[in-house]
Amino acid sequence: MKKTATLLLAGSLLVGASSSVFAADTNDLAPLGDYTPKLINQPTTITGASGDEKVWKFLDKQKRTLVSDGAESQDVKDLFEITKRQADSKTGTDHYRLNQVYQGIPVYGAEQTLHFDKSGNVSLYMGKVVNDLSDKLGAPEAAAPEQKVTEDVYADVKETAVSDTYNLVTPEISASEAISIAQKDAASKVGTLGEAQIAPSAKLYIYAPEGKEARLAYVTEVNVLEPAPVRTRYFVDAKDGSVLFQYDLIEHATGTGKGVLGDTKTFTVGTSGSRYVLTDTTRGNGIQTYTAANRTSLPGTTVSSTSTTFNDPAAVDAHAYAARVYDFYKSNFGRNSIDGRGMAIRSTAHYSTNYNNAFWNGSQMVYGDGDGTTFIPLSGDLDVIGHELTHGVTENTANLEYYGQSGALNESISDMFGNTIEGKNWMIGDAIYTPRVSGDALRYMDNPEKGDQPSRMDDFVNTSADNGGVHTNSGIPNKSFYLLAQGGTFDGVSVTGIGRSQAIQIVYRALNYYLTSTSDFSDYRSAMIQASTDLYGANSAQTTAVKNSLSAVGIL
Ligand SMILES: [Ca+2]
Ligand SMILES: [Ca+2]
Ligand SMILES: [Zn+2]
Repeated sequence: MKKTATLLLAGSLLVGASSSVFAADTNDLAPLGDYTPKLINQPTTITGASGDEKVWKFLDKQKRTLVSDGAESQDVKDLFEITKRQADSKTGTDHYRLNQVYQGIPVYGAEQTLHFDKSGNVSLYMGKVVNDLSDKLGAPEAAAPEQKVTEDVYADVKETAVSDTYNLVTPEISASEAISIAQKDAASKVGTLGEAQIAPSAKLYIYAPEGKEARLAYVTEVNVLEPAPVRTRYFVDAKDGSVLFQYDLIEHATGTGKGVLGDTKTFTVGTSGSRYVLTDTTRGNGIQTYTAANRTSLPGTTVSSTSTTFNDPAAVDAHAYAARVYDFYKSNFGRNSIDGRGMAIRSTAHYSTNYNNAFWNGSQMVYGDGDGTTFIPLSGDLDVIGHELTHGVTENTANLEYYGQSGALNESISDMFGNTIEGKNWMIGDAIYTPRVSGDALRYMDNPEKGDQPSRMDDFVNTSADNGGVHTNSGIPNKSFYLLAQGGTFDGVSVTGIGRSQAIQIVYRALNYYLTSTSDFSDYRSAMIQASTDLYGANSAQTTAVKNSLSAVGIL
């Protein structure tokens, strides 16, 4: 709705340029209220009154244009309340804060300030009101006194009207019920809530968003640090308990810090009280990073800092790289987080002591610090974060069983994504593995044998160890992905590479639509060919490359 400021003229017909104000074309506060701006900056003389009476006298003079066409018949004391009085002895001026009310209930955000100069005249009146509240609340039409009805019928009508109006402002749930509703909603997103940082309270308002019916609502705030920093304002319908609107009050800032490899990076952080926290609420339902402080309870405590500089490299990388992975899935596949529905991404750094691993436990990421010889903190390599979070994506799509060939496929797909997200070389975990040995890695997609993995079906390892060799036989589809993206001739089969970005599009489609929990390598071939056919056509260079890359490693 287009809004133009209502300019009230008092004592002057001359409208100077400085007295015209224009609101923006759209009401950017529309979800909070259907506000009409008010501004009177023409000096207005008020005589024969002092104290609050000056306020009422001024408003009474203006009320025809204040809140609605029907305001004229109402007492201004029923339309506004004075919420604050400040006398500035230094300048001899008086300052009032007012809130529009309806049947004694304040209208959310409909506040004004009114100012008197040292002579007691109005120097400025400014703020917002909501017009035509009765209509917006669906209040019954007041019975018109001139109505031609018998006295008895008229009395009936009037009584009904009065009790309906009364009902409009009578809550049917309590403040504590409203608080519970808000807390339950927040808990459904972040998990069981920890201690409230601000004792919860709920206040009744008339909530009148633009384009919607006005409602009697409790406004309350959920403010917790654990299991994740949350500061959300809720508008809960005081009649039926539904959540009418909510918005996040955590301020965002850009944090800075050094990662595990000593590289300085920036990332999105939040605020909690006077501290900055590794909480990014700009992505899905948030990215939260914790420290286990070398213990094993999860998720641990939220990493915080007194400034936007964070001096915890393992946590910095876990946080910054989780955002990189989120962005990769969002921009390439339109996927909103791990589950496609904004699932909060939680990571815990400093798990246990000298812990040489990183894992996805089904609900969050966990990173050890490494023992300093085999590994340095495992969050220091983007492909590791991409690998682990992709396990979460797989769980929410094909849900490949983590055993045997489906398990090896699960592992391989995590390597494919981790490697593509980083896009640097064909090694996995090179940045965090064996700090004293350069050029080595956990796995090599271009040359799996270098990491003790097979690269062709002829060398498939039958074992019951490692869930049936999930970290071993993943070398075979890994090699086929390398050939598909990079190209090359392997075991006499030539593949024309299509690049990582097209290759990963095909893999994502296979994972998301075609593969099932017990798919084996052969099913992977069928899924990849169909996915490539969908995207590029059955006779495309891409589909030919898919077939050749799989044939080369013996996946038929
Ligand atoms: Ca790497
Ligand atoms: Ca190394
Ligand atoms: Zn894995």
